[in-house]
Amino acid sequence: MSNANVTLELIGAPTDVGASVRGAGMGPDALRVAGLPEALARQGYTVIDRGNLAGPATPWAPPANGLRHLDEVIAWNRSVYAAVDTALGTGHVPLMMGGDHCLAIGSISAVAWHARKRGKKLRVLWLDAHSDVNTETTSPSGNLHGMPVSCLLGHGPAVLTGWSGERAALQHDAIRFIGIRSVDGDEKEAIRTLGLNVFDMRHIDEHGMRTTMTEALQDVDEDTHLHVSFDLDCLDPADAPGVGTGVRGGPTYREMQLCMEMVADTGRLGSLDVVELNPALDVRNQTAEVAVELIESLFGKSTLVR
Ligand code: EXY
Ligand code: MN
Ligand code: MN
Ligand code: MN
Repeated sequence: MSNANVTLELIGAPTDVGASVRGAGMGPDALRVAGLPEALARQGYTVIDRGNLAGPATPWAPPANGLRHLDEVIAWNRSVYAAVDTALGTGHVPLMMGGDHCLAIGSISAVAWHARKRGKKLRVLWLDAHSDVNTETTSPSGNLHGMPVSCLLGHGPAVLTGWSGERAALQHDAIRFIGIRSVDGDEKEAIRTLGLNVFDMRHIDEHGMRTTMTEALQDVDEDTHLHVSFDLDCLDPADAPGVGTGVRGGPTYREMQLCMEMVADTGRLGSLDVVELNPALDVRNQTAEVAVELIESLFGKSTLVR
């Protein structure tokens, strides 16, 4: 299928409701300023920018019962779910621009619903410095951007699970983590107990990004819906300083380019989250520009062709 027959639908979700560092709410506009819609249109895609969703302001209240801003997180995720559901229902490829990573609950729940309806296998690549598999009882912060994986696996707070129509939007073997290097003690336990597939930085150091991605993409076939949940703090902060929870020692720009190119080569990418971009901490919009370049590769731009 030529790119012109593929419609990419940009959905802005301007909120930092799941974080404790302010600024991720400016992410969607920073990506637009860095030229994301135009870049994808240059690759021949039909691009629709739906603008920004509306939602509640972030109250900056302390956690209650282990969860910060739960009502507001629910409201934002409902809007994201509806927008992603509409895009997929129209046959479009949703590109959710966060916002912080709690928004993956709504986004991936909608993706899981559609994948199941179409009889597709779902594979999620979670590109992140963090494993985001805390719950209200294990989280050191109460921040919901550290818990979306638990919610999607059916282990988070009840009001944030089951949105895909099944208790768990994702089975434990549907998700692959890439670039992980900051995992809380209880998260390590959860990773072991749940049997999650984690390609941490040590794995990438020892085996390289090429082998890592070959492993992570194993069994992706024509019946697979591939979703990428791209937390920009996955990148090394030297390349991507504009994030609220940066951790030294991440994949370099080149390593991440290879990661994206190998995803593109599968031809199975069906939906994307780009989250945790924090323009308040960025340097002349550099992180947004890096994100745009990586997203271009994810959608098939290569050095030699086009
Ligand atoms: N593990 C820490 C917590 O749960 O508070 C930090 C989480 C940061 C999450 C960022 C979005 O990936
Ligand atoms: Mn639907
Ligand atoms: Mn994350
Ligand atoms: Mn992260």
